[in-house]
Amino acid sequence: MTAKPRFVQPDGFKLLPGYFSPDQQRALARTVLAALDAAPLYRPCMPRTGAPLSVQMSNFGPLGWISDREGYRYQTMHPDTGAPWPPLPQALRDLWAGVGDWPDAPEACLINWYDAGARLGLHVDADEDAKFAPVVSVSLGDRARFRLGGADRKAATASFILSSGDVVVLGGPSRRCFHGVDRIYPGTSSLLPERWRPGRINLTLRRVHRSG
Ligand code: MD6
Ligand code: FE
Repeated sequence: MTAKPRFVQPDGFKLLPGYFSPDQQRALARTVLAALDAAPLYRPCMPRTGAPLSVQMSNFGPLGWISDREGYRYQTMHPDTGAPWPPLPQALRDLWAGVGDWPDAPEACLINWYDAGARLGLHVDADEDAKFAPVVSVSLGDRARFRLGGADRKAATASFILSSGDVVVLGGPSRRCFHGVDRIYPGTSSLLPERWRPGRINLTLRRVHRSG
């Protein structure tokens, strides 16, 4: 018999519950949903297989993260409209300044949209040249079960509930740890307007270039 491996919380991982007040969440949600008129959600697919992801995406900022048959990358324009991404909202710049502990400004914010059945498999955010910069996220809308593991895909994992307004920081060694979203809990938030329920938005802020 070998003992079941125990989850050890990686250094640099922070969960900041209720970082955004309900009023701040509403204001941020309004900004995000307005930006989606200009940069509509699209359904990305997996490299090679072309299998669609259940999460729909868009981006804010000079760069946006894309997944398609060609692979994963950052690009300056929306894959469907060809337009530049909407600018990073000030509230997200402030969030980065407040918790990012990084000298350079964020360049990309991935907008993840989860409908009732969406999930996100275990992954490492690894497409940034600034591979030591933290990734900072904020969640809006329905709760989700977030899973965090180690740098090895097979390492033990633990799950955390993320509620609307919660902030997650993957900095330091935790930056290279596998994580994903097992499921959302439909109907657990009334933050978003009716037509966006049930559902959850997660915004991940990243620094892409090393400096300058
Ligand atoms: C999500 N979050 O919460 C997915 N990545 O929907 C992420 O994949 C994530 O929350 C890096 C840092 C923070 C995150
Ligand atoms: Fe991630």
